[in-house]
Amino acid sequence: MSENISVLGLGLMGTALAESLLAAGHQVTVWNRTPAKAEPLLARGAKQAATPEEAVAASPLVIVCLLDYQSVTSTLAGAPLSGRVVANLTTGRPAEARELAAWVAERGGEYLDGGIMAVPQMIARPGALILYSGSEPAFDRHEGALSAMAEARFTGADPGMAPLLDLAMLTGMYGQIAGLLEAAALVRSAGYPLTEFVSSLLVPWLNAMAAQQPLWAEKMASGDHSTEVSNLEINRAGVENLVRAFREQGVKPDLLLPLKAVIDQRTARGLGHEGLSGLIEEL
Ligand code: FVH
Repeated sequence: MSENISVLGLGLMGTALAESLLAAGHQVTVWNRTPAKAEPLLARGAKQAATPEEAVAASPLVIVCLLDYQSVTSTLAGAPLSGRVVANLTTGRPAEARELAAWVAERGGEYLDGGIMAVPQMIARPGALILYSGSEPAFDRHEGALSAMAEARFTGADPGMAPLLDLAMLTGMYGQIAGLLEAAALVRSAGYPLTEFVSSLLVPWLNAMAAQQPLWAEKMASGDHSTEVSNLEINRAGVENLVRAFREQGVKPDLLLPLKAVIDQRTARGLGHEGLSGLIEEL
C-alpha cells in the first residue's frame, strides 16, 4: 500500500533510502539542508519541501537520516510532531536515542530509533537490515513501508535498544578487523603472500570459528563457564606465545595486548580452569 513518507537528510544514506521508497511506489517528500541534493530524487517523482516543518507536515511517517543527533533536534525543533512517527536512522548512542524519544513524545509524536546495518549501495537489496526500537505500535503500522528500505526488525520498546545492538555489531566487526590486521602484519613480516593467506587460510578459519559463537553465547548467558576443551590457562600460555612470536618477528602486538591483559586478570583470580567465555565477567 502506498504511503506518504517524508525523508529528512539526503546524504549518501538518506538519498538511498528515499530512492528505495520511491521505487516501492510511495509518495515521498524530501528535505535537505543543501536543497540541490534533492534534484535526482525530484526527477524520480519526489516532492521537495522548502523547510523541515513543511516536510514533517506532509507525511505521518518521517524518516530522518542526518549527521548526528544534534543535527536531528535542531532540524526538528520547530516542526509539528504531533501525530507523526519519527523514525530516526541517524547513528547514535543508546542514551541519545532515549533522550530524543522523550523529546519527540513531549511534542506529541511517536518515536522509532533505527540502526542501519548496511552501506548505501546495499539499501533495498538482500542482506540489508535495519534494527528498530521504540514504539511497537508505530513499527507495526509502518512495517510494510520500512521493509522497502531493508529487512526491518523490531528489537524492543527501549528506544536505546536498536543503537545498542548496532554498536554491538560494530564492536564485533572491529574485533574481527583487529584480528585481521595483527594476523596480516605477522604474515607480511615473513614475506608470505597476504592475499593468499587471507582468502585461502584466514577466512575459512574465521568462518569455522564463527560457527561456534552461538555455543559461546549460551555459556555467557548461563554464566556456566566450565569447559572440557581449551581452558583459560591454556589460552593464557597461547596468547603469551603469540606475543613473543610477534616481537621476535619485529611486529607490534598492540591490538592483542588488551585481550592478554583480561586473560591474565581472570587467571590471576584462580579461574584458569574456566573457558574463554568467562572473560565476559571481567568486562
Ligand atoms: N553511509 C554509511 O555507510 C553509513 C551506514 C550506517 C549508517 N550511517 C549513518 O547514517 C547517517 C547519515 O549518513 P550519510 O552517509 O548519509 O552521511 P552524509 O553523506 O555525510 O550526509 C549527512 C547528512 O546530514 C546533513 N547534515 C549535516 N549536518 C547537518 C545539520 N547541522 N543540520 C541539518 N542537516 C545536517 C547533511 O546535509 P548537507 O550537508 O547535505 O546539507 C546530509 O544530508 C549518519 O548518522 C551515519 O553514521 C551511514
